[in-house]
Amino acid sequence: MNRKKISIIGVPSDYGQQRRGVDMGPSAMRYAGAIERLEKLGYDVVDEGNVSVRKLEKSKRNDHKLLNLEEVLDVSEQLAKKVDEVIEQGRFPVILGGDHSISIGSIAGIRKHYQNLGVIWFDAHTDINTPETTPSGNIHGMPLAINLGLGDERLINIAKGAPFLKFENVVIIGARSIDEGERELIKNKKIKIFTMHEIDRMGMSKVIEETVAYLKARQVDGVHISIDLDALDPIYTPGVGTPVPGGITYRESHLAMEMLEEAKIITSCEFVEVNPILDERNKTADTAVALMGSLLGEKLV
Ligand code: 6HN
Ligand code: MN
Ligand code: MN
Ligand code: MN
Repeated sequence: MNRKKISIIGVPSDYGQQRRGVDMGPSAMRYAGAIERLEKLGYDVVDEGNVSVRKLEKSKRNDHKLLNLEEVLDVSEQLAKKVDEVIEQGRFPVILGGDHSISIGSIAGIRKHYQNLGVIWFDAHTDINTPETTPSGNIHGMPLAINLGLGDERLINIAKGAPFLKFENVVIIGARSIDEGERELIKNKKIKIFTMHEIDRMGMSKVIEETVAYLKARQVDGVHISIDLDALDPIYTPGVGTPVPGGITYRESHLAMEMLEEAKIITSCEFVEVNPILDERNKTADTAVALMGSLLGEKLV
């Protein structure tokens, strides 16, 4: 794929959780200069606009187990189609959320193009709940499970025929809030995870070195990185719906992006959970765009 061509896809959806405002995330990141930042790096950037999201003023619990299931399904199908088209055209997708449920559609579209896709999940949470384990019914806590083939029948079948992610091709970085059922699944399936404990002990540099070596040893044919801004400490990214103290620092997050760029393994990326209503002067969107710059090749000298 020609890394020189980038397509930005906005997904203004807040259906995966219960706090309004995260649907404004794509606007906030565009306002923070996402397009200009990437153009400055020499990329041919096309802003594909936003996936159309039906507006519901009151979130109706159309399913008691899974909040807004019909709406999430609709957004996911549209997004999967859009991402598939963009990759088909040889363009590198940069997806702007939206809450983390958008990864159901983004990764579904990406999975169609890879036989052995790797995924880096940069998040305070592990988002690997199923309808059986979810404590909240919020679908933004489930996208990783769904792409692994676990969960609601309709949600897991969006990318009909495309292979599910393999448990051994996933690396989770930054976790510090893991539900009981998630912990069991991670242990049983031996999913690679660097929690804050490992980041503190090893340092981010070693964590990324090991992540890259691990995915290369798995012989992945592409790597998607899903960046939930709540992976960072809320000091740096206060504009998120589910903040958890004790997170990744600004510098550590940049180092991670820079090292992944140097490793030349990333084939698609997304930035999620930016909520301008909860933010302080667009700080979280600014941080997202700065990370985007580092991930896509910005250098100090
Ligand atoms: N996110 N584990 C919790 C749940 O409700 O399933 C929180 C999920 C947060 C999801 O931040 O993308
Ligand atoms: Mn295709
Ligand atoms: Mn998440
Ligand atoms: Mn999270």
